Amino acid sequence: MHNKALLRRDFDVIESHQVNAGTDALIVVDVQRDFCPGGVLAVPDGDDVVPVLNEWLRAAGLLKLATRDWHPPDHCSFEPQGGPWPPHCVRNTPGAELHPDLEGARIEHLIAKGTDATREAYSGFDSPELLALLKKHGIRRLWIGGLATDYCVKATVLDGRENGFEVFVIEDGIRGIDVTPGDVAQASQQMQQAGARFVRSNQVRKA
Ligand code: VGL
Ligand code: ZN
Repeated sequence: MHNKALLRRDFDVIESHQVNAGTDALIVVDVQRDFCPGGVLAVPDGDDVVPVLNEWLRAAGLLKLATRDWHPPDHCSFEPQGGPWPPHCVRNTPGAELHPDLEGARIEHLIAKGTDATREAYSGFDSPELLALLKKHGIRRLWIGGLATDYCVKATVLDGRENGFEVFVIEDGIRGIDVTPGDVAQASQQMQQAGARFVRSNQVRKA
């Protein structure tokens, strides 16, 4: 009668998680000016992730990594080159900077991606440096947040699973573009089908 499933359905019992010091890494994906309101490729409410991810950046016991989209001025994903996006996150320009309110000083390694003009790179794992760092530090579990849910977050989460990591998606720390309505919902489904678990920050005990 009072089994777990029944309790969960009736009273919405919240599953809680805990950060494991030493084996867990935080990956903040592309929280850059151009992806936030006022930027050239603004994700709706993209800056809402900043206070959420700052809290994660202040937690102890996590390896803290971030990726940034870091394109050459003639990147193949840009409209003038026949790509789908307006020019954005051009390396060494203000639009490519991390959001000014993100506590970037707490980030231990900042990984550039999309640096090759001829290749799109949505996933942080497109930069071999990411996997190398995770291996070097003995990381087994990833906590991932940032922008955008339906592009770089999704790609990084799926690659994390492919590379054998346990992956938690910080649900309140992501926002999506939804070019076609439903893209974000579909991305969330894909990530979960790949075995990623969606958690809200307040369900996670951090050190
Ligand atoms: C991204 C579109 C183009 C992302 C990067 O960070 O999600 N989206 N480049
Ligand atoms: Zn890009």
